[in-house]
Amino acid sequence: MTDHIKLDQKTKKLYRTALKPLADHLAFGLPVNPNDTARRPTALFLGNHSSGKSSFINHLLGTQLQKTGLAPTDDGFTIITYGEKTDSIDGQTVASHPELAYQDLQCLGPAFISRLRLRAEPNPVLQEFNMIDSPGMIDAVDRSNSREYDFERSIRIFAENSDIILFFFDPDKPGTTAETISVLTNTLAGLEHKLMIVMNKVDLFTTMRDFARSYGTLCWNLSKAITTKDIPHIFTTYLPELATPRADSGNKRIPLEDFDTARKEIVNEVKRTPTRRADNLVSDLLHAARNLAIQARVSDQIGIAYRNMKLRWHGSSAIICAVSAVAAWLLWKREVAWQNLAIGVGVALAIVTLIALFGKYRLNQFNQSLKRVEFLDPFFDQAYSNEITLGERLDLRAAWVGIREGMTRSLKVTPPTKFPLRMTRLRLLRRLERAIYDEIPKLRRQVGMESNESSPASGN
Ligand SMILES: Nc1nc2c(ncn2[C@@H]2O[C@H](COP(=O)(O)OP(=O)(O)OP(=O)(O)O)[C@@H](O)[C@H]2O)c(=O)[nH]1
Ligand SMILES: [Mg+2]
Repeated sequence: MTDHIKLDQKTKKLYRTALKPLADHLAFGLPVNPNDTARRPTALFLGNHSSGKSSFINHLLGTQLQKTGLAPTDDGFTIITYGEKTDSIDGQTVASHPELAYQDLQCLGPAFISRLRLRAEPNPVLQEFNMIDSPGMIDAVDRSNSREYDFERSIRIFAENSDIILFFFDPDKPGTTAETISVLTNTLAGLEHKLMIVMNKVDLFTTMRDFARSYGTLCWNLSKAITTKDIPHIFTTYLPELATPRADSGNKRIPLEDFDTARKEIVNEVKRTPTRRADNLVSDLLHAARNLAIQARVSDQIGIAYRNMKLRWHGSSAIICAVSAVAAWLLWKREVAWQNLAIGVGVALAIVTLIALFGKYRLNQFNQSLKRVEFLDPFFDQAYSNEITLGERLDLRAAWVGIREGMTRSLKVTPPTKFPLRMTRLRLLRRLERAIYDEIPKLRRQVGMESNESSPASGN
């Protein structure tokens, strides 16, 4: 069994044993279904049409597997994976095969499925990870004519399940197509940590001035499209086998030596996809576990407040009932007229009914308020009062801001009336915290050790 499948199984086991039982009780949406098939580490190639995506895949594989050309060449997605022999599988089979783990693509509809295929090759580079080639991005005018499926949604699904995303530009179109801007701004939001920007075909520049102008335009366009604080590093490179002939053969071109180094860096990063996969699996698990722990602790405070309110109303009713019963008994003993006794009991019952109705109204009000995020904030402050008092925990607060909206939805599905017993909740929380402080760090150390062992200094 390969390392990535073992790690996938270990993380899924933790999802199943430490996170899922509590998540089910709290209607917390886990990002991973622990029963899904393990997906292979994946490198996704995106970018403008003719920017050299397919050529770069061929360069990595050392063979002309993917078709290339100056006109838009790929109009669909190709998953390139390892196989004992060369094979090609159509989209329908890919999306329905239980062992391929691509069932979630079915939601994109038949127009997309007809443009999907999987190619298997007995190439050693593919033994460790898959590559996905995509259709080039084009301008809005062309887009309305040619795409019959939700292109950006398909990119999002592939991107979420990939471990590295290479985004290609070329000197011709440094970031200006409408689809590119939209994909970078909206579709890939939150996945910037996987993104590698590549400016390809630098051999086409005849002067440094041209290069600087094009690079500047790309930076300008990226700064508008990517809203994170830092723009990702831009790798500038070219493919030697496709480059224009050398300057000494009469062509004008800029010196290319530095760009060879950048190409080796890109190749090394792509070959690190399995390590990135391992890091992503453990980071996502830890992220989900921490958020779930916050939700559980805040829910616990809500549960306590709800129980206290209930106790208050039930308690007052019980006390009034008890006092009335004792008073009635004493009056009975003193042989008070039964009419007076009945009036006394009636008044007591009316008071108890009023209290019960008022209590019910307040509990309903409480449940209604749980739909507002501001109402939940004090419960977070209570749940983390120690941590907040000892120092301003900005990380906790940021995590809370990220999950509280989702928690209002969870509380609609599982209001406090449906919470399990506090003892059960705390037992599941302790199990989760054991995973956060003990088992996940162990897994992280294991991944770190494996990545140190497997980080080759090899280039290409
Ligand atoms: N000069 C030069 N040409 C390149 C380079 N990389 C790719 N090409 C050429 O650019 C053209 C387009 O390359 P492809 O690999 O088909 O580009 P693509 O991004 O896959 O294009 P689509 O599939 O249409 O989106 C082909 O004619 C390649 O030979 C490079 O580094 N330098
Ligand atoms: Mg292509």
